[in-house]
Amino acid sequence: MIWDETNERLSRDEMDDLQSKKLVEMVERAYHNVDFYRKKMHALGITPEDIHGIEDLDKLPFTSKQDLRDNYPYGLFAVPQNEIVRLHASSGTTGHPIVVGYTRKDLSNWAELVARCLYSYGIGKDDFVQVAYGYGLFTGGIGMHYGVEKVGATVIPISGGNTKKQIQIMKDFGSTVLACTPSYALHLADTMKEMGVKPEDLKLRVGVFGAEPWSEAMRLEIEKRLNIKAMDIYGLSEMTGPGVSFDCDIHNGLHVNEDHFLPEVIDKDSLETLDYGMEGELVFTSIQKEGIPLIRYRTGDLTVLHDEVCECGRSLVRMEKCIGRTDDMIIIRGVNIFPTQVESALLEMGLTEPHYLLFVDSVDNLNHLEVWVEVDESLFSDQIKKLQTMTELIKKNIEDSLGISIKLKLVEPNTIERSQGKAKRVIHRNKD
Ligand code: DLL
Repeated sequence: MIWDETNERLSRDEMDDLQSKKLVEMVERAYHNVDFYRKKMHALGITPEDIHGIEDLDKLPFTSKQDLRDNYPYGLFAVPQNEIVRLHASSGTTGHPIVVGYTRKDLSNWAELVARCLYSYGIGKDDFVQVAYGYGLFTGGIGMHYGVEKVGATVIPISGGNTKKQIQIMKDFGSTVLACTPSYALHLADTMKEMGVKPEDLKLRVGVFGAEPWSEAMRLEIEKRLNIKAMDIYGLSEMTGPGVSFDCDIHNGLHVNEDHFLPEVIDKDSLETLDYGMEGELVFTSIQKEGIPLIRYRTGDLTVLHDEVCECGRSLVRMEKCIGRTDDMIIIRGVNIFPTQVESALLEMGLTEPHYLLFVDSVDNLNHLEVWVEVDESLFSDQIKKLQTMTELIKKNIEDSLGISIKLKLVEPNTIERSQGKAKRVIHRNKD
């Protein structure tokens, strides 16, 4: 189902024209209203007159998360405060959070973009959407909320946490859609089991999952456990929040709402723009944002872009499911590893629970990886031999798939902390 027949199906030439026009307007606004961009452009010896369209994108400076932190809280806003009607923030692990501001127009565009996503998942007026993303400064809850209202479905604004109550509400209110992180969806599935609630006791049919990296194997696992269709939604606060790109029934990558967010993939070391089909760091320019337009924002997410028209009929560029964030990359003896790769190797075997945690131990400046994964309780009461055989089997599969050697520990159910939002998959233990 296509929400915006015009903008989701533009020909490449039409999209190039639209993006070029919006880019030129946005650069003009950023240059005249944001000191930071004026200075950056002067340093590169350019002015808005040098930017005629998307062919000039690579003349423009990059923006980093650090730039947002350095200009905390409002330094990159491009409109007077009295035009900002909402603030959100994303808490980083270190330093100041990132603050983003929205004008009234930004908010209506955002709701429209989330509506595109939800409609693509087959969600409409007859649905009850339980929004279990956190409400607050995080963009997940409130961002989804207005998109749900836009498609005309009924929103259940429960926010995150209170897991047993979530399930009770799901049952009593007849929720047909669950929106939360994939890791929280798994936790809900486990808790349902504990409470004796079966998928057939619920009306749930679609999941709107995102805000953290998750593999295709995990998507299939959640579909099986909850007996629903699980769809991916991607976004980041710096662009708008959820709704930057979205899945369709073909599951052949996420469609980027590129009439609003101009995507590029770059080599993170040379900063050269890479062609379609090549893996690199995702960079976005928000060409329609008024409150805080960002030029060539480096997301830190790794992916591959594709420009072929999708079988679903959309011509919007597709990004492959994010492999991971550069921050979460683990380097083990020169090999780059992402948690999603371990996740795929584990889940494909189907021998364990989908709950895992990675420990990186640094010993004499060399990293070692230890993987913990939960297995069924019954295994611990069986003979030790069986447990050992299984450990070897799983260890070998992960090692073959990653090309490194690891330590593997099978642990009892509920050993690994459950998340209500974004799961923490990697713990660094410095043993130097
Ligand atoms: O997580 C916005 C969001 C809310 C997206 C709800 C989807 C659903 P931030 O907290 O700013 O915003 O975190 C953004 O999360 O750069 C990615 O690293 C990661 N991320 C978000 N969605 C996905 C996804 C929200 N579908 C950061 N797959 C991004 C993989 C994702 N990673």
